[in-house]
Amino acid sequence: MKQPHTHIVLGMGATGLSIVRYLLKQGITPCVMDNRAIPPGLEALMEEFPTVGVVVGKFDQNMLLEANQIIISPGVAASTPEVKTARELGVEVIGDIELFAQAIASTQAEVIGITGSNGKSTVTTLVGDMAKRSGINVAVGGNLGTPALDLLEQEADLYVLELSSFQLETTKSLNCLAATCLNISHDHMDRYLTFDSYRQTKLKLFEQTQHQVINRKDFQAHPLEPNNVISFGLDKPKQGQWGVVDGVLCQGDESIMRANEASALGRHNQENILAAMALAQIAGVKKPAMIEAACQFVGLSHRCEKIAQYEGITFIDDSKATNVGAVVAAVDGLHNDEGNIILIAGGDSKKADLYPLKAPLERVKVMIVFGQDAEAMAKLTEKHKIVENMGQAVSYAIEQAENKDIVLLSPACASTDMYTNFVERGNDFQQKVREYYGEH
Ligand code: UMA
Ligand code: ADP
Repeated sequence: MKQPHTHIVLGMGATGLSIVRYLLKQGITPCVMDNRAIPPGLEALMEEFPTVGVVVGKFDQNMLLEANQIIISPGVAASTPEVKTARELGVEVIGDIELFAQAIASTQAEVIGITGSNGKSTVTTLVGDMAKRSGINVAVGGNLGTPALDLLEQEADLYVLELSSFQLETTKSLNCLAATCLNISHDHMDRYLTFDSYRQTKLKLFEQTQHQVINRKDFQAHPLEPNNVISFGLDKPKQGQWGVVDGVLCQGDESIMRANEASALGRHNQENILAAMALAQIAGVKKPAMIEAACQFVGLSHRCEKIAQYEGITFIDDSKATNVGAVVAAVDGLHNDEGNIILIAGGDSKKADLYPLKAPLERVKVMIVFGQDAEAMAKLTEKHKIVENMGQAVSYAIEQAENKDIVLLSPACASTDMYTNFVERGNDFQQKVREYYGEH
């Protein structure tokens, strides 16, 4: 009789492939399931791992019940009925980060974990840059770039991991040296029943760390059980904490660097730099390496990225602003007395509460919206214009703009109603701007 598979991997995306690669190295041949009939990763999986069992179009309940362990991709909710049934009947359900945690538990390697609704990729990249400049053998990835299990091939001394709430749902024994939850605002409400369950999932990271790095102003993002806390914020810091005094980034009384020496745009990026410094210091990074990294870092693509300036109008691509909190930060962080912001927004709001956008929208000259939730967005302000697509949005924005104004793409929504991802949406914005001015 055919032996059942002891390990079943759910999802054939980047994570699924990394799990299979890892299990095969441990001498375990898993079965991989995907409940899409033709998952995009199927071909890559069969090419790279011809010996691995494959089930598509469903999660086979009987096979799941016969397994010892189910390892799920972040896109697969633990509440998926077949997964829930298996768990209730005693099958262990974990994710790739838990597998990673178990893999490094017996090594000397340290982990820095970064979660939050916004700024994860930026802070993860910054901490990685700081550690590299300090000569540490560091590997950077997780929800950003390389999946965590693939990072193990680098045999690093320090792993800097961006962690999503989806990944944290199935993680319980990641023993981080330092970790942060940068901030919490409404996101992924299509996956969580309540805002509090989303929040609690993020805060689980604080239970798995030796040092907790917290955002002074965001109480929602504070640990339920504080332990070894270091804080960051844009106000004056107490001794040992990270903050800003008269435009200078400081640790306690010690000046570190002028805030305007940082290349990344927006005040929220000053918070990101301070959070990164706090984390990096715990990992042994010295201040000169932190300062160098912070000054050199221009920001990641499609995150408050200045892409062009024509006729005195500045164009900023913040396509990665896929939730309300990111747009609040962009408008607050970029707003100045010299000109106005013309905002382009819309897409799939992921059932978020859009209300917190109302106040920042007061400071916007006009909000131009398109996509699935354009009408819900338009209800937030009378100063709106509904259009059909990016081309129309860019043309209307430029017609409304005057010298010193900013045209900001910061959608507050996911892009997947009209684009493959936020990168494609941002590139479309950039292209439409160039086309308007006759450049290609
Ligand atoms: N699938 C199912 N059933 C489901 C859901 C998904 O079978 O109910 C299958 C899909 O058909 C697909 C596969 O699962 O074949 C995709 O798995 P996945 O959605 O977990 O995606 P991966 O390619 O493994 O990418 C994931 C993260 N994606 C998500 O969390 C949705 C990537 O983050 C991450 O970079 C990657 O693992 C490596 O760690 C992306 C993301 O959007 C960038 N993350 C969210 C965010 O940042 O807001 C959380
Ligand atoms: P994440 O990985 O959490 O999605 P990113 O660094 O990719 O974070 O940035 C995503 C969006 O959030 C961008 O629009 C960016 O401008 C915005 N953002 C970055 N840092 C912060 C912050 N500290 N607070 C609020 N928004 C932020």
